[in-house]
Amino acid sequence: MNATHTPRIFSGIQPSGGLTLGNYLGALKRFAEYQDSGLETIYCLVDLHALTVWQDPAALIEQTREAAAAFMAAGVDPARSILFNQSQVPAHAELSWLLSCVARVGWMDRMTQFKDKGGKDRERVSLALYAYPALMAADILVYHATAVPVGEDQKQHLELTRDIAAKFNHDYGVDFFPITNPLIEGAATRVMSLRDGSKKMSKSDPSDASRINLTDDADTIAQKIRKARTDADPLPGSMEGLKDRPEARNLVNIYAALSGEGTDQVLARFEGQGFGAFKPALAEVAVAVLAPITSRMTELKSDPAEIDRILGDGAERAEAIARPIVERTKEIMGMIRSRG
Ligand code: AQP
Repeated sequence: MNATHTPRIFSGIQPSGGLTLGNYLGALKRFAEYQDSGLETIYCLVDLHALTVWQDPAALIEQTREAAAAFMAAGVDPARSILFNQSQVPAHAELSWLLSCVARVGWMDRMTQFKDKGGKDRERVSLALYAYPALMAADILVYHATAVPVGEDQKQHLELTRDIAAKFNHDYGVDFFPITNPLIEGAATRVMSLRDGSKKMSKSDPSDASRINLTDDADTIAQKIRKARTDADPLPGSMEGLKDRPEARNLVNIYAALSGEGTDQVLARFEGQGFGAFKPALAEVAVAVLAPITSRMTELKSDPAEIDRILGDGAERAEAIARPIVERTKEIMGMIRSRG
């Protein structure tokens, strides 16, 4: 079915706080790599998604600029990719409404992210937190994106996007929306919390010690890795030996993803050694990769007007692709368009 659609990559990150090592390895690093794939790449700071939980307005502006700086510092080049913030392209919200008329409540009820984030307080969370996956489907489909690089946690939302596209095409008898492929690849598609190997590293975790922030300095990174929860056993020679050791497995995965080595290669070097030796080596690799990114972010953040200009320029380029797609969607659905 995708044969008729030009290959195009879209992905986004919420500016709902400072970005983490999980966002870097699961998303940003790969966003930069896809720029060399020859495909058109569109990257978005999904500020409308961030609003699904309370955001202080002044802080949200700073977080959005900081996230834009993180994208660029990680290698996203606004000349080669389209980089913008979602709220500057109204077609996202418009298509979201149209697609929420296609999506079924039963599909939304199955979304584990809503269950996790809504928790016991589900009656009191925003309506938008529940509708979030319809907006995410719109983010992707408004560009007819054929592939979306994401971390493992977003797999279910991508499946929902495919279901919405297929139902729209079926209901209206068209081959209009592509059936988007998730790109979940690499050694770190799910970076786990440093405090709990069963929870994903997240920017909204109340414990700062659970994550490495892209703004952390070398000492903070080393300290967080030193204090990361582990066990007392030495490292085995293969990943099979880490099957029931989630915290240890997480640190080895992080090492491999940062160094670009395979996990077996890493374990071959550290086999038989304890975390007293492994953690300082991991901290060294982490600082070597992250320090240049952090320092480039600081430079970029010192010129907020330039960041805003880049986002505005990206939004205009994004709008030029999205507007005809949303207009055509409305036409297919039977909306009159008679304005001059
Ligand atoms: N721990 C992670 N490991 C690998 N990939 C991750 N991603 C997030 N955390 C990890 C990937 O980063 C992209 C952007 O995610 P997001 O910020 O839009 O939302 P999220 O997945 O909900 O990320 P957080 O950090 O957990 O945000 P909060 O705490 O605000 O909800 C996605 O591709 C995601 O897979």
